[in-house]
Amino acid sequence: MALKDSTTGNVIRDYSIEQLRDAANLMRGYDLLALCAAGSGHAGGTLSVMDITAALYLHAANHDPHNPSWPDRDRIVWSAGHKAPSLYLGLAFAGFCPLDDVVTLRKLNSPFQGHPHWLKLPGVEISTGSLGQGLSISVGMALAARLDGKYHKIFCLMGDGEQQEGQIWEAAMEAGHFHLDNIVGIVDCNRLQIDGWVKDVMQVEPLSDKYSSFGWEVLRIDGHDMNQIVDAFQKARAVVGKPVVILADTIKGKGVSFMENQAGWHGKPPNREQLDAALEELGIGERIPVDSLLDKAKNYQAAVERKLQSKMPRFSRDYWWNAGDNMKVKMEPTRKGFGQALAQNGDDERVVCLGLDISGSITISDFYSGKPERASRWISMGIAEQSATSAAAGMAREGKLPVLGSYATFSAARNLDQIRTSVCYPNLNVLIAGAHAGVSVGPDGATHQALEDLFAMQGLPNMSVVVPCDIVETRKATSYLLLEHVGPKYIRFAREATPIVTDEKTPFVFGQANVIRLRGETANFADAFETRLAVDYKNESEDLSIVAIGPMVPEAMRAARILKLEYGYETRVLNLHTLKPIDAEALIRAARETGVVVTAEEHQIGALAWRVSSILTESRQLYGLHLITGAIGVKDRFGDSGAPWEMIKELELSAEHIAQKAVELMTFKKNSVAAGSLAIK
Ligand SMILES: Cc1ncc(C[n+]2csc(CCOP(=O)(O)OP(=O)(O)O)c2C)c(N)n1
Repeated sequence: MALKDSTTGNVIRDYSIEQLRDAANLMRGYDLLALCAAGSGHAGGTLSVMDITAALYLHAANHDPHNPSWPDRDRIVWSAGHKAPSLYLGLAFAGFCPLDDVVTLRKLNSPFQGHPHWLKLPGVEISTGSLGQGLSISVGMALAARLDGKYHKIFCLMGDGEQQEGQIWEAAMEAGHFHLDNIVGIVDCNRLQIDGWVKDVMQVEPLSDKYSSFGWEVLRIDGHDMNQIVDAFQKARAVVGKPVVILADTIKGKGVSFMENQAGWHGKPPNREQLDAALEELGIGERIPVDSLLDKAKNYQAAVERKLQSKMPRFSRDYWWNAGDNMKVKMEPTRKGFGQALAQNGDDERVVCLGLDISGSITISDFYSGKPERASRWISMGIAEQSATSAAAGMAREGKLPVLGSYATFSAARNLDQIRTSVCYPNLNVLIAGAHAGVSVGPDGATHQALEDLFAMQGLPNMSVVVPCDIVETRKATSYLLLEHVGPKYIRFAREATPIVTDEKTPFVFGQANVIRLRGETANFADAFETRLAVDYKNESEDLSIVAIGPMVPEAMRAARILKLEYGYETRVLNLHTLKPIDAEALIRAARETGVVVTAEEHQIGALAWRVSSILTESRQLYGLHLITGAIGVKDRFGDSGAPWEMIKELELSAEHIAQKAVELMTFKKNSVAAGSLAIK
C-alpha cells in the first residue's frame, strides 16, 4: 500500500502517521486558499474529508504519480464531486500535478474544474458532480477488473447526504450481489448537508445496518483519527468475498472553529480575513506562500480576461452592461422572483413545496420562511430528485399543487423518466423549477450547467415550458403557473444577477410573445424600450427580428441598441417567454415582416432555434418566400468553470455576438432585396 513506481515496484514515499496528519493539515490550508482565490466552492465538506484524502492518496492507494494510467493502479472515484478541491490536493501532494496550480481552481479552462473532470486532469479517475453516481461507476470498474483478472481496488468517496440518492442503493445491492470485494466505499459522515442536519433533511442512518443488509462488510471509524483511518484501509484491503464500506464520522469544516458544524459553510469560500484566521488556527500561516499564490491566481484570471476580450466582436464603443454614462441597468438574480411568487401565493392550502437540499439557494425556501403556518406544507425530500418527482405526481393526483426544484440539470434531467411517466403521461398538475439554469452557476462547471434541459422538457407531451427573462417576469410566470395553469409545467430561470428589463406594467400573457422595440437613449436601459403583446403590435417594417428566451432577452435588447447605433438597423425583439405552447403567429409575422430572424438561447442551439425553424418552414404563409435565419446558442459543447459573464463570452452568447450575426445576415438581406427575392410582406 503506497505511492509506487509502477516500473520498479519500489515505494516512492512511505508516510508515517505523523506525516499524514501534517499533510492533511497543510492540505486544509491549500484548500481554503484555493477557495478564497476562486471566490466560490465548498469549504465544509472538503475540510471534513481531508484526513481521509491524505491517507488515501498518500498511503492507502497503490498508484504512481508519474504513470497516472498505470493499468494496475487502484482507482479512486470521487462520487461527492463538490469535494473536488480535496481530491485535487490529494493528487497534488502525491505528485500528480503541481501543488501551486491548484490555486487556479474554478477558473476558465483550468484543469481544476468546479467538479472533477477526468479529461482535464491526469489522476482524476472519472468525471463527477451529479451526486449518487460514483458507486455505480465503481461497480462497473470492479466488474471490468474481474473480467480482466485484475486485483486492484476501487475506492469510492461519498457524502452522507449523498446516501439519499436512490441510485446509491441500487449500486450497493449490485456490489453485494456480485460479491465485489474489490470495492471499498467511504462515506464522509459529517452529519450535515446543504439544508441542515442530515437527520432532519432525510435520515440516512443507520448506515451500518443498511450496508450490512446489502451484504457489505462495515467499518465505522473516527474519520479524523489517522491511526483508525489507516487501519481501516488496511482491514478493507484484506476482506474477501464482499464489498467494504468505511463509515467515517467527521466534522464538517474540521480544523477551523468558525466553520465547524455550520451548514452555512457548505458552499461558501473564505474571504481574505477568514482565510488568514483559518490558516492561523491550523498553525500553518507561515508554511503556505499565500500572497504569491493569490497573485498567481490573479495573473491567471487576468490572462483569461484578456483572452476572452480578444475574442469579442468589436464595435466603435463599449456597449457592455453599465459601461456608459446612460442606459444603466439594475440587476437581480432571476431566481428571487420564483421565491417571491411562492411567498405571495403560498397561502393556497393546495400548494405544497418539496425540498431537494438546495432550498435557500434556489429560493424555494421563501415559501415557508417567516410563515410557520405553512410549515406542514414544506416537505424535505433530501437529495432524491427521482423519487420526489414521482411523489409530487402522487400529491397532484390527490389534488395538491406540488412544486419542486433544483439545479435544472437535476430537476429536469436526472429525473426525466419520472417527469415523463409519472407527471406528463397522467397529465398532472406539477410545477417543476429548473433553477440555476444555463451558465448562471458558472464556476460549478459543466456538470451543473443545464444547457440541454429545454430539449427534453418541450419534447414531452402535455408539458408547458416558460423561460422568463428577469426577476419580475419570473415572479409573474411562477404565480400564473402555480395557481392558474393546470397540467405539467416547467419554469427555467437563472442563478446569477441578470438585467431587469420588465416592470409591473409589462404584459405577461402565458403563450403570447411580447414585441420589444428600442425607442431612444435614456438614463435607464429598460426605459429606452417599448414592450407590447405581439398581437397588439403594428408592423414597423423593421430590418430584422431577434427571437430570444430567458436571459438572452436583455442581451437581444442590447444587441438591438448596438445595431441601431452602429448600423442604423431597426430590430424587432421577440420575448418568447413561453416556449411551449409557442406563439407561432408572432414568429410567422416577424419572419414575414422583416425577412431576417435570429434566435438567441442560453442553451444548446436548437431548443429555440429548431422549434422556430420548424414553425417557419411549415407555415403556409411563408411557403416559397425567401427567409434569412441565424442562431445564437451553445454550439454542441459542454460548459466549463468560469464566472457566468465569462461563460457568456466564452460560449459566444453576448449581445455583441447576436449583433455580429445580425450584421452578417443583413448583408444577405440587402443582396436579396436587390434581387427582389425576399419574403418581406
Ligand atoms: C444529483 C445532485 N443533486 C443535488 C446536488 C447539489 N448538491 C451539491 S452538494 C449537496 C449536498 C451534499 O451533502 P453531503 O453528501 O452530506 O456532502 P457534504 O455535506 O459532506 O458536503 C447537494 C445537494 C448535486 N450536486 N447533485
